[in-house]
Amino acid sequence: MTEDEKTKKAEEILKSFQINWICLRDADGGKVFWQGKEDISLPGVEHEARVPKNILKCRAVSREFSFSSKKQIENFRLEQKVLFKGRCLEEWDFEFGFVMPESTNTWQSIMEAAPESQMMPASVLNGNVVVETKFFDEDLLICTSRVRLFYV
Ligand code: RRQ
Repeated sequence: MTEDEKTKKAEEILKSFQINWICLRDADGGKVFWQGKEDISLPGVEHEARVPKNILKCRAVSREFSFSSKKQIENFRLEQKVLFKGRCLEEWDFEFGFVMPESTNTWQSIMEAAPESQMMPASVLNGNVVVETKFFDEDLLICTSRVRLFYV
């Protein structure tokens, strides 16, 4: 594929893609920490989310989200960075794989704190954390979205 064709393919996937809802839970207890229906995959704006600060005490967070795509995606994957004042605290890679055209899918992932990691206090993190998410089909970047987190 030429560079122009790749750009066109990325744009077409982006146009046909949406997040329907996201739900975060305590992976151990099952308690819901946060749920939202805003499509935080949309690039170009900084999204915001208010999450309860006790999420920081949680060993493992289970994230489930529903997404729809009109286009086929060969190998759907995410690269996520947790940035504190622009400095990367943690990087996650998640792979979903093949997405059927005209499909709605749910994707569950577990986010675990590194065993040695010591979270900063919620008061320090509050409003200073941005989660940057890059959406890929294989190596083709579809879009980059940003969400600023408030720990309440
Ligand atoms: C590694 N260090 C940290 C990591 C620190 C620190 O060192 O002080 C602070 C926070 C975090 C990130 N958290 C991860 C938890 C911390 C406790 N142990 C388990 C892991 S978090 O709770 O702030 C967190 C949870 C979930 C950050 C991002 C997410 S998310 O990726 O699931 N997400 C949520 C949606 C709305 C609120 C955040 C962002 C997101 C973005 C795009 C898409 Cl498609 C899906 C989700």
